[in-house]
Amino acid sequence: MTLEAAAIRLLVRNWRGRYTVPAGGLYPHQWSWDSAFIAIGWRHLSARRAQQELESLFSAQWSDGRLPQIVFDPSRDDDYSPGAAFWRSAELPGSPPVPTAGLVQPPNHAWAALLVHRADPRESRRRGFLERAYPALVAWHTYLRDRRTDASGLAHVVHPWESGMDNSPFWDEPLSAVPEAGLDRVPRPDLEHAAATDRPSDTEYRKYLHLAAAYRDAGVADDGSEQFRVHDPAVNALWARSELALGEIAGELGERADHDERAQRIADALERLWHPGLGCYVARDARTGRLQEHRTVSGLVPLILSGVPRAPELLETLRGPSFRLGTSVLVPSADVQAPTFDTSRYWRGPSWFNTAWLMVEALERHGAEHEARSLARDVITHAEASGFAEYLHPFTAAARGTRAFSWTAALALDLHHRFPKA
Ligand code: 2M8
Repeated sequence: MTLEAAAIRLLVRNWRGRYTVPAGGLYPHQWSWDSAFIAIGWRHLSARRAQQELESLFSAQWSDGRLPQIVFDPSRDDDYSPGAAFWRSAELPGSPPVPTAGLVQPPNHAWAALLVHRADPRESRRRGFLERAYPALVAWHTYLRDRRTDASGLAHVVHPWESGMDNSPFWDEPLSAVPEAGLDRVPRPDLEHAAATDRPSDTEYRKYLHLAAAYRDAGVADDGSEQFRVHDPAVNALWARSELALGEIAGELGERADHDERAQRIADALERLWHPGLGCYVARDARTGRLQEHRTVSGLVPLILSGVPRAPELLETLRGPSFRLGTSVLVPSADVQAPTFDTSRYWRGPSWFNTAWLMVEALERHGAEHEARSLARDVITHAEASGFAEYLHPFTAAARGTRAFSWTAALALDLHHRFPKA
């Protein structure tokens, strides 16, 4: 079977009528930033499905504008933890009519909406896709600005899950002061679908559950009582990239808006996260002001912005001994030389397909065409060879996490269309 046929088969299998689950066993609900990546793949097959994928998420938007981390399928509530019964979102102010988590995920949605529109502008106009998407996306960005941004101009995450890179070394220090949820047994349905050595530990899960419960019990109010508040480079870079996309969407709709200026303000604020000694951006604990001194792939993501002033240093770091572009399998999620590096455990070293896709964008944007093409072709090869694994051992390419993972297929399909074999 060709890559294209295999990827299509997987996406069709994981489609649930209005959205695509990240993986049928491990992740049986709709996830926020997954849906945006997945729509970028669907747009090559069915503009309509790609639009529905995003619209399904918009239909779960909260009245304050937040797009939830997870929209739950109530029929699968025993299969993932924490689920709808934990969040009890109907009891929280401003929640939508469907059960969701109260947290959010990185804002890659406006960027995805623009790419989906461009794939088939006629179908998009016929369905009034941008007219409906634009107000939802503006409300989402307004939530980030009004509820999540402090004087630094950067948006903070209130839980490691919100970064999408759940157990990144960035969170080690901010999590060290967080108590563990007092549970006799941590519910871990995830371990039925992935090896324990590939997933976060029970100790991390106890802290995740403590933070999530505290945020829920404070009415998800963003009132400053959060015990975890961190500025993450990838979250803010994606926000700036999406703000630029909103500017283009506004242009399509003939709206006048100041999205480009907003994007520039976020990009300027990102400079607070620059670490000259490490040659990359780092996370910053917004409660203590301390920079988290680790090289992770998140710190390279600002390269997706064309005007980023640190491009030469970031490219050097990407190519240097910490990430070894061209020698490692794709791009490791964390510095392969660091004491925290782990070849299997989730976001502490393994290579992921979404971040490789972002680095293809970054390399293209900064004129490294040859490396962009070569990384894109590697994404396609490894996606297929690994059975569309969730992530890979960064030296051997052995599959890690779950298989038949939707964004792996969607993003490989996208690159297959954009970088056809020479
Ligand atoms: C992973 O996160 C979830 C919690 O959101 C989990 O570990 O259970 C992350 O890789 C995240 O980035 C992703 O969106 C999610 C679903 O694929 O899985």
